[in-house]
Parts: sequence; structure tokens; C-alpha cells
Amino acid sequence: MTSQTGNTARGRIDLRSDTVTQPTEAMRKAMAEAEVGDDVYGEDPTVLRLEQLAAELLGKEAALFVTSGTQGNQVAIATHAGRGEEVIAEAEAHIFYYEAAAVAAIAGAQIRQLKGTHGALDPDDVKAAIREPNVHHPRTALVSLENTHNRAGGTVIPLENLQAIRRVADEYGVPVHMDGARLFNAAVASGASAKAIAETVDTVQICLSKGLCAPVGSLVVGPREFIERARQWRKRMGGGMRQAGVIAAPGIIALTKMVDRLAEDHANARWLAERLAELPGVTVNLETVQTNIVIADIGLTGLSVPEFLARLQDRGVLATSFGGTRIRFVTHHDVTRADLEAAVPAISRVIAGA
Ligand code: TLP
Repeated sequence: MTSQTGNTARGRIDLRSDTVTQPTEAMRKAMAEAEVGDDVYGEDPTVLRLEQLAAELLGKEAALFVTSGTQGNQVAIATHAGRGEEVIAEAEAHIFYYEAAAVAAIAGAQIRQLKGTHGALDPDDVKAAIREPNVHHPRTALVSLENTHNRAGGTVIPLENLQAIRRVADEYGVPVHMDGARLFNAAVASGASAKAIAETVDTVQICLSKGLCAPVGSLVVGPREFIERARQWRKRMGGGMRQAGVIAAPGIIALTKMVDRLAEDHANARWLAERLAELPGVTVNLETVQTNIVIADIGLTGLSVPEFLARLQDRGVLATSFGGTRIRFVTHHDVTRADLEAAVPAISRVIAGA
């Protein structure tokens, strides 16, 4: 089964996430031919190449290959923050919402949630949330940002906002981490380089297995001394891998060949969002459709989300529940415009009860 036909061959249009993509043929070939060694000994040449490439792309000293976005965020957070400390994050950040309370369970820190606007924090709120030294207060160990912001609908955090938060954090000597699971979507959508975005933070987590089509893996990128400490956290969390070049090889293709085409996913998401917004009972905030995620509120269709999703699945289209009356659709490499042209009438028929 090739990457192009992966979803089609299963007879379905899978819009649940950009994580569902199949590796491309070039990725499968690179996996088969990867030069490997034991990465816990630092001897896997392909992993080393991937780490160096990621560091260069983001303008940082070093990078660490990890198993997943969650592991990358948690390795980074545990390296920045410890037991009894505080991490400032947006109220619906992935690190809070979708990582099984790992910040509490692993680093032992608590999250201070701040409500953002389309995922962006107000720098004044960040300033007000940084703790003054006092016996009653936890130490503010980290500000963690997310770009693009998943639960805000794949929104891009404006560069000026990141720079303003950086200035506040610098004033108080607090480091800044970015959950950049979809950093390249932010770069492609905004026209800012990944390096310019990464420059505003100390450490970044990037995912290879979202829109970039690699089968597995993420990287934590930052200062060399930080990455060496993060390496021990990765080992502690069971993420020390051996001949990991086999999975690093498609990651190199992800970073070098798969970034520019994200623009196609963004155009497809926009197209889908505009069609969905025209359907009776469906509400879409088009302002938040900035990358490859579309959030549709189906509250006025009279159907519940589980009913809607089940009926849609019967028609060969998959999407996910996003809480309340909302559904998330994500575009990616393995869905074409033609797939979306077929998905819209299917969605329309679900609403019509036809
Ligand atoms: N997000 C997944 C689910 O966990 C919700 C998805 O389908 O969108 N940060 C952000 C912003 C993410 O969206 C994700 C994945 C992660 C981190 C975690 O990456 P993995 O799944 O590799 O642990």
C-alpha cells in the first residue's frame, strides 16, 4: 500500500488528525537503507544527522530525538521545572489538556492556566502571573507556549506576541518553551521562518509525525547544555532508543522535503471550512482557520456529536469530537481536494438525515 492510496485503499477519508498519514515511498526506502548504530552510546549516524539538521533549521545549538510529541514536551518541561514549581501555559494547551497530567506526574510541577485569545497569551497576563519570591508561592520555572495552537483551531501565534512574551520572561529570568508540534504549519502560514519563530523561545518541541508524514518521532531543540540534561530525562522516561536511525531516516525527509507542501493542507482546510460554514446548522469561525485544522460546531443540526460522527463514518468520512457540540477536521498529505469534494456531500447528507 503506498502513501498516496493509504486512506483511499481503506475506502475512507480520514480527517481525524494529521497523525494518520502513511510514510511516503521515499521514507520507506530511507528506512530500509538507514545506516544505524546504538543511539544510547551516541553512535547512530542517522539520528545524529537528524538532530543536527533540526538544530540548524531552528537556529539552536543542539537537538534530541524523542519518541513522541508528548515525550518531547515532558522531557523539556522536566528539564526546566521541578517538583513544587509552576509552569505558565494557555488554559487549553496540549500539555495541560491532552498529556494525561504528565507535568504533575513526571516533573511534579503545577500548571498555571491563563486564558488566551486564539491560543495567544496576553504578555501583561504573563507578567502578572510570574510569582514574586515568597514562602507561600511556587517558583515560576517556565512559560510554555503552543504554536500552532491545537484547541484554538490550529491558530498561528503572531511573532510580535511571541517577542513580547519573550521580553517579559527575560525581565524575570524565566525560560520559555514552545510546543511546536505544528511549528512548520505556523511558519508556512505566516511566512515567518521556523528559525525566526524559534528565536523567541529557549527550547522547542517539533513533531515529525504530524503533517510531515514521518511514521514516528519528535525532537527537543535548544542550548547544548540543556539538551544534555534532557538526554538524561529521556533515558529516565524509557526513551533511550538503540538503532533508532531506522525511524530517524524518514524524519530527515520530513524536515527537508515535506514542509513546503503544508500550504496545500492549509488551502484545503480553508476550502473545507468555507463549504462547512454554508451547511445548515453548522457554525465555523473562519477567523481561526489559519492552518490545517477546522473546528465545526454542529449544535444547531439537532444531532449529537457521537450520532453525527457515527453517521459520517458510515459514509466513509472520519472526524473527531472536540468537546461539547464541536467536531474537528484536519487536512493532511493523504487527503486530496477530490477527497474533500466527496466528503462535503457526505456531511451534508448526514445533516439532512438522508
Ligand atoms: N495531538 C494529537 C492529539 O493528542 C490530540 C492530535 O491529533 O492533534 N502538542 C500538540 C500541539 C499536539 O497537537 C500533539 C498531538 C502533541 C503535542 C503530542 O504529540 P504525540 O501524539 O506525538 O505525543
